[in-house]
Order: sequence, then structure tokens, then C-alpha cells
Amino acid sequence: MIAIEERFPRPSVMGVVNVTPDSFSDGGVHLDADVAAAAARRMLAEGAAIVDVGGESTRPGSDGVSLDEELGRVVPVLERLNGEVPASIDTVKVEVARRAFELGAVMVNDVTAFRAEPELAELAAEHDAYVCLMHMQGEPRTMQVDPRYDDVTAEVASFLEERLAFAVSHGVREDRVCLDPGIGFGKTVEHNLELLRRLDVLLALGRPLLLGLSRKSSLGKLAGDPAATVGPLGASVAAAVAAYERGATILRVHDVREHVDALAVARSLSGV
Ligand code: HH2
Repeated sequence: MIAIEERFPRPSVMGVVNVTPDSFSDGGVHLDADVAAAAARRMLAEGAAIVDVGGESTRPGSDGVSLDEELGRVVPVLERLNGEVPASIDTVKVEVARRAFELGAVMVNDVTAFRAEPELAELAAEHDAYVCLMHMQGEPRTMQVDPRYDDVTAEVASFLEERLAFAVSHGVREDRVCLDPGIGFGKTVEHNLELLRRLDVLLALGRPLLLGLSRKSSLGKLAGDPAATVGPLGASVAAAVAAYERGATILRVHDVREHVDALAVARSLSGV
């Protein structure tokens, strides 16, 4: 396995395959394993570098799902992908990650950054998997009730620094890890904007940044709908390009083709 920045050069697109009935923007769309696997293959053909397969929604207000339920959703999809589509497993559960690695997944995307099940760090190390460590204030059920920070950027940076040190102390190679400020996870629109404006503070941690802006409700609100629960495509693409220009490496998106096209133009202009 090579360093994450070599395997996923700036900008790389991660396609989202939610195998759930209740994800905030695409719940139920990919619940059937054949449909989900076909979507993953299409995303690869459209230029995604990796697809993120998840069986548990983390939308605001959601409760978790059982281990059996989550395995029953993601295992049939990974079996169908047969290691032919680079896959990340979006889970907080060590047993889900174990099955996913056995079925060829190369990355684990844990929205709790190894806090829910700390043994996941050792498992990732054993498999020499790529790792995404994300910041979240609180838990999905209540995280959007009244998020507060004194200095959101400094707090997110020190959290990610601590979780990176935790992962490394449990055997994960630092050059396998990317960090994610967790847009919308216990954050107001203003918190999300502040993090994007000051991405340089997170870049100073020395790891590639993964950003998940796609369809997030903050973008719908910025685009003029105060009651938005989902952000429109144009706003998602603009946010991804802005994040890339501020230094993001991996963009986690639902609409792969549009983001790949936009990021290709942004990349040509940046000369990177
Ligand atoms: N956002 C979502 C889920 N997982 N993982 C990372 N690393 N970063 C993110 O921003 C992120 C994430 C939420 O989006 P989605 O998967 O579409 O929705 P849901 O959690 O409702 O399934």
C-alpha cells in the first residue's frame, strides 16, 4: 500500500453509496444490493477514485442500526463489487470494518474517529488500510440541537491532532491517514463556513484533508432557503471547488460526474 496522498492525489473524488433507507439526501435509492453495486461501478466509470459504502445514516436526529442490520446492508454490495471497485467502508463498527476489509475494502471512514470502537484502530493497522478520521461534536441524534464552540477551527484542529496521535499509537501508519472537519456534524452554517475559510489551520496538521460538503443543508441555506434540509447540486459543486482551492484533497460527493468535471477545470487553472 502506498501513501494516501500518492494513491489519492489532489483532487480525488470519493463517491457516496448509502445502502440505507434513511440517509438525508438519497435514503432508499441504493438499498437494493444490485442497484448499489451498479451505482458504485458507474461512479468509478465517471471518475471517482474510490466509493464510500455505508449502511448506517448519520443524518441529524438519526439513531444507530444494529450490527446485523448494517452487515446485511453493506456485505452484499461489497461482495458484488468483488474488489474491482476501490471501496471505503463508512462505519463506526469494528466487525463491519473487518468484513469489509475481508471483502477488499481499502479504507475505513469512521465519523467518530475511533471513539465509538477504539479497537477499530488496531484492525485498520493490521490491514494496512487507509483511514479517514472525522470531527463530530456530540452524536447524530442531538448534534444539531445547539452546537457551540469558542473557536471552532482551533477545537476541530486539536481534536483531529489528538485522534491522529491515537491512531498512530495503535499502529496506524500516519501516511495512511486523512483528516476531515466533519461539515454539518454538530456545526451551524457559520461554523461550517469558518472551517472552510480557515482550512489552512487544518492543513497545518500535515495530513491530506477529506471534505464532505455534497448536498449538505448548510449549502441549501446559503443558496437562499432557510428551511433547506438538502443542498442543491450547483451549491455542492461550488463548495467542493472552493474547498479544493483552499487545499482539500479528497471530496466526498453524491454526484460524481459533475464534481469530476468541475474539479478537472479547477485543477487545470491551479496548475497543480
Ligand atoms: N458526511 C456524511 C456521512 N459520512 N463521512 C465523512 N468522512 N465526511 C462527511 O462529511 C460525511 C461522512 C453524511 O452524508 P451522507 O452519507 O449522504 O448521509 P447519511 O449520513 O444520512 O447517510
